[in-house]
Amino acid sequence: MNLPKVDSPFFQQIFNQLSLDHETQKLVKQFAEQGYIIIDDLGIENIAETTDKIVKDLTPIYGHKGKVESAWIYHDRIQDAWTFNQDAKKIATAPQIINLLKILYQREPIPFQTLNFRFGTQQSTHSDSIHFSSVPARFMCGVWVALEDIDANNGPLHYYPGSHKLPIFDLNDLGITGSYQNKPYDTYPIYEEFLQSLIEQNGLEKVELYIKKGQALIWAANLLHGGSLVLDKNRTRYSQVTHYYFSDCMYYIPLLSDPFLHRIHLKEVRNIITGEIVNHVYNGETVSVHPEKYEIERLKYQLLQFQEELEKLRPIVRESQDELSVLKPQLQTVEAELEKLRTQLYNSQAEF
Ligand SMILES: O=C(O)CCC(=O)C(=O)O
Ligand SMILES: [Fe+2]
Repeated sequence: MNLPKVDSPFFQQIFNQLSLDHETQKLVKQFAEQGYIIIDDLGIENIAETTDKIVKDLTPIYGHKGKVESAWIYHDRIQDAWTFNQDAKKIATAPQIINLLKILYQREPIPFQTLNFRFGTQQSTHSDSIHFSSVPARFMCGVWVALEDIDANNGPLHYYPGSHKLPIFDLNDLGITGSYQNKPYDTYPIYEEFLQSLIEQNGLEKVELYIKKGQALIWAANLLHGGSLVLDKNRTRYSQVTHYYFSDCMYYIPLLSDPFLHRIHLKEVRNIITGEIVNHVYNGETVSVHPEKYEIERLKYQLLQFQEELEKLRPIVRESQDELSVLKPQLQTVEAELEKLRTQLYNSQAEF
């Protein structure tokens, strides 16, 4: 079946054949049933040294905006710090995580993006499947590593155990067309509100992640999660998230896609382990894709939108021009009057 093994209806038989040790069996079962597991040991020696060093090295960078190497800095969030920070890369490629992901998904894990935060994100509850999806679906997961101790006050991550078993909701399930629009986030609040109702309707229980520096959470692609409120505004919440895909899939961004309008925003995926761009594969066959093609499509679409805007503005401009042509002769009369008065003033001054 084109499903991660942990999500397979034949899950029990598949994992019974793998002769895993008892501890791993427990983790696999929990991941299958709950959609997450907490890891105490990433398999990195002197983990505290590594986490402290990341915090120390990234601290001067936070607060800026712009590009460093291939990384993007947006004030409190650094995307792809792994491209210039070896310790961030070490976390993203931690052996214990990679081994576990291999077991859970029975495919090669591909870490493809890191996000480093210094404060709680307060991000609303979502499924990562709306941001990063794959065909077949669900071959994606997130790993959240605490770079300092986390508690209720510094904006912990929250999640809804078992919610990964819900269907994957795409924009078109909510009557929204995914597109290359300028601001895909214009429609995002509809998605967020829908998830809130869904959580209430299903009586899902929210759990906050209180973990210590160096511990990690692995969550499945469709597990609902977000950032809780930062109760103590003086506290930092240093953390690193790595998002992973798995080999032999097509990778795309649903918020920018609508397959039924011939729009699929395929994603260029760079494997943090190898530094190489990953092949897109459909049912075992490599598909050659050119992500720049999709960028061009996006720009074309934007251009169309600007043209539409321009068309809307044109009558307004015309109206203003008409008004201007009425005002112009009036202005000329006023100016002529003014000139007359000025001459009179000059003459009377001379007379005086
Ligand atoms: O760290 C957080 O508060 C949220 C992060 C998140 O949702 C993600 O990276 O997928
Ligand atoms: Fe997320």
